[in-house]
Amino acid sequence: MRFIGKITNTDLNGQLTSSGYLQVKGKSNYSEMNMKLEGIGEDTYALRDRTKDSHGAWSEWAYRSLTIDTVAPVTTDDAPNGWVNKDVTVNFMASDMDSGVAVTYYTMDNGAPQTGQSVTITSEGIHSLTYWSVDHAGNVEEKKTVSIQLDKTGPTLQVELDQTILKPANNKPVSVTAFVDSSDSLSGIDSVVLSSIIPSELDDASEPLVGDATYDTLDQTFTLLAKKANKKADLIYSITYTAWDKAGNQTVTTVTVRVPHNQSEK
Ligand SMILES: [Ca+2]
Ligand SMILES: [Ca+2]
Repeated sequence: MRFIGKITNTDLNGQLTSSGYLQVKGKSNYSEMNMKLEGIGEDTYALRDRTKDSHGAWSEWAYRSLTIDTVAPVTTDDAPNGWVNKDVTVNFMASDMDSGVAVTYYTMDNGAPQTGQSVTITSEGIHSLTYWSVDHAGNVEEKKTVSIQLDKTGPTLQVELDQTILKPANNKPVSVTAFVDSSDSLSGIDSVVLSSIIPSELDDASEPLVGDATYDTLDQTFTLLAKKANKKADLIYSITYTAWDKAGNQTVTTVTVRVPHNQSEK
């Protein structure tokens, strides 16, 4: 024989013992009893039961605990906002008030669900990470999706100069123009700047070797002194540009201008 009962708040009125417990009495020949409890709050309940033997003597009370849980778990993530330039490990923090978290699932780019407390993303691009948890009562959390934007590659950066050999070496400043081309297919270009112009020997007192250069801006015109090196060598100007993408990757390109020591060279 099987007893299936639905108990509501209304049913509970007047049915509690002096200690505040709901008492459901069964017949002596019940071999099992199934009860469905509705309308009671999220909590842990103690059930007790006892049986009468063939001589009419009661057994000791047997206590069981019953947790009522209808609320799904809540899971959060620590995914970074915006573009990042390194592999990313996203951690899931799941909690559940009542029955506790049974499992956390996630999918990467709508792939097959996997379980785990964290996931590491190593491939470049914009990824869609969806996650949710399930508690021990079977309540399923609504899915959340975050975007992971990973760019580990620096921009392309080409620099060409309108002249790379200065002749004659007449100790005059020569205006040089740089043509700078940069692109980035993932996060995009953040900035391109003239980083430095370094001559192969120090300035002497007479006239600066480099003029009209504004560093850390996209300065594309400057002057270089067409001067012979003090030693028996070419004077080399090393001109460096740096491009940054929005993920913080940088690419450095250096081009040179030469003042030949041997001014008769071709
Ligand atoms: Ca729950
Ligand atoms: Ca990039």
